[in-house]
Formats: sequence, C-alpha cells, structure tokens
Amino acid sequence: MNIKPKTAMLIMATLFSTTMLSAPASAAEPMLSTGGYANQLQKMEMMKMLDADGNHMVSAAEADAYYTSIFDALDKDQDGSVDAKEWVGTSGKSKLDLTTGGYSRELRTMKMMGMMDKDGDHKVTKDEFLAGHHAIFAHMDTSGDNELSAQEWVAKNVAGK
Ligand SMILES: [Ca+2]
Ligand SMILES: [Ca+2]
Ligand SMILES: [Ca+2]
Repeated sequence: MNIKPKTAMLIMATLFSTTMLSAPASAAEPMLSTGGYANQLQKMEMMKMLDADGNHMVSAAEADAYYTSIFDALDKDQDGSVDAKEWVGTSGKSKLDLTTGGYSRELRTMKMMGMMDKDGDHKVTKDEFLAGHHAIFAHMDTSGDNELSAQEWVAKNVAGK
C-alpha cells in the first residue's frame, strides 16, 4: 500500500461523512414495537391473559410475571438468553402457551427481536426482554399509576410512534 497522506485524508473524510449520513434521522422517539405486535397485544383477549387476579387491571407485577413466563418459554435451552432460532421457533410450533396465536406470530418476528436486542449481539437476554416490555407498559400507562386499565390497554397509542 502506498497511499499519500492527502489521499488518506480524503478517504477518512469520505468515510466519516458516509457514517454521518447513515445514522438514524431521529432517535428522539424510539420504536417500542412493530405495529403488528401492538395490535395483537392490545386485544382484550391478551389483557385477560396478563390479568392474573382478574380484577380488570394489569399491574406492573402481573406484567412482569407474564413476560417472565413468555421469556422462559422462548429460552428453550435455558441459558438465560434467546437466540434467533429460539426466537422464531421451529415451523408449526411457533404458538406459545399463554398467548394468542396472533400475538405469538407478531412477537416472534426478527424485527421484534431486533427491537428487544438493545446491545445488538443477536441474543435477547431476560433483562433486555423485560426492559423492552417495561417501556411498552410505561407508554400504555398514560395515567402513570403503574396499572393498566382496559381503556389504557386498548388505546392504540403504541403502534406507529
Ligand atoms: Ca390484575
Ligand atoms: Ca437460549
Ligand atoms: Ca442482546
């Protein structure tokens, strides 16, 4: 390699500007989920599955317990993280217990996996999974009382933000 300093500078400058241009336009409002996921989650049928004590409110603790069970169901080899294979599941067996078929299908997309995989190592740890769902919960909890009413549940405010 025999690159003159001036040429090297030019290459550096080009690389730098390319990197800048490919950065996301705005990180102010991060996407919490896909629209398909939000639609399936925000069904009354799903709310009933999370509302373990049946008082028509989903508490933060109920949500945590629910998503912990979902994570454990996904983490087939129980190594504490869900890889792409575990996430998508083997064909024909992608329906998770405790969820609707529509919810399972929308959760187990690579796009949703990418949104939950915050550090981008192609694995979703339990922390990442719960943190992702905490963010969705907090967004749905417009009254801020750490519980979701049916009204908050079905409000279509998660998708498309
Ligand atoms: Ca409840
Ligand atoms: Ca695993
Ligand atoms: Ca990860």
